[in-house]
Amino acid sequence: MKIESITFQHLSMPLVSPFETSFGRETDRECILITIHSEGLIGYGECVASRDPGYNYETTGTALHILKEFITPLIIEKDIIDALDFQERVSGIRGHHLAKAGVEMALWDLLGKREGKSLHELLGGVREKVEVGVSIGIQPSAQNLVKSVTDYVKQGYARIKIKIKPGRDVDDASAVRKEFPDLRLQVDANSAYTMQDARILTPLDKLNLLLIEQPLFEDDIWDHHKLQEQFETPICLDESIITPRHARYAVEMKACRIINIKAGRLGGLSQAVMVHDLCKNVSMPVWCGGMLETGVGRASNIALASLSNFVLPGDISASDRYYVRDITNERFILNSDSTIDVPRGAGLGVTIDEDVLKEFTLSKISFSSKA
Ligand code: OSB
Ligand code: MG
Repeated sequence: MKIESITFQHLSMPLVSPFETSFGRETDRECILITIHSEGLIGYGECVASRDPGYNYETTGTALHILKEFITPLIIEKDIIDALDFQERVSGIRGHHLAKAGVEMALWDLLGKREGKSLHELLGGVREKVEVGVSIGIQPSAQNLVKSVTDYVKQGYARIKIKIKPGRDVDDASAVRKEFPDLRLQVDANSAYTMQDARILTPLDKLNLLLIEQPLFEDDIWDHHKLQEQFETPICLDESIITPRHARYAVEMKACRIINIKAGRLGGLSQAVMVHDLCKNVSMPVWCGGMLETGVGRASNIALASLSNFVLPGDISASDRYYVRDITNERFILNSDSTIDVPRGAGLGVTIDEDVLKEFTLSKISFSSKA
């Protein structure tokens, strides 16, 4: 596919409610929409970097820098065969996975549109709908949290994840468990604990949680192994798994029993599928994480989660959990069995609402071939 032009739009999308984690609080979600024109087709991709370097080191600012100065010159006017060809071309750029993954997503959208196939078909998905849950940020109090969980359970979400941080962990999780003895419940610490203070988390082991996500530092696969030995509850890694190699390290070191797959964190859907396949080969369950995506990234996550080894519900909630107005014309809705339908259209299967897009655009820059 000849890359004729590429556009980066820095967006700021107002969230329905603030999202607070151990690393910060977001009231508006920043991201970068990537639009590629090729052979009469338009492909969209979402770079899921945030405004602040709290989840990982990338930000919308660093991603724009890498996209404009380093990735664009490697692909503009070039004929890109597929995702692996793209990965090969950008292999000289160290890290910056969120930036790379956004472009790869747009290429998949184009590939699907050219071949008349949905992303779900291109990736080898096996499900028409995927099981989903909701990720709830830290609330002002444990009572507020229980109320929020109650609301989402009423809406039909059958799996709940709550964010934890030191001082807001065991009591919060216990309060939810007391109110909902049979709920599929899990917690996410986003690297907020050290090996020393992780002993505070011991009572979580009695709460029948599905998993404890990323308690320790992102570069601390070995200490996660030591911690996993002290817990019956499976530890799940998110931030630590940035390449298929890291997934292999985690498996070999027994650092976790479950992996959260995010195409953004891994540098692209192609890498996400590799981690999926690697885990499947060793019978390690995976699930699809989320980054508060717009409809564009959401469509990509749902297609990815339709692969066979995504056996736990994803952090892929309905559009109305995040945004009153989204940039896609399509909105994702929750079915009564806590699932969301996999998009059927070619590529990502979504179209853009240009008015909404314009309203939420902070800046826009395009590069096109000189010819
Ligand atoms: O750790 O899974 C995470 C959102 C932003 C950054 C990191 C994380 C999250 C979420 C939100 O948990 C999941 C969603 O998109 O609903
Ligand atoms: Mg996480």
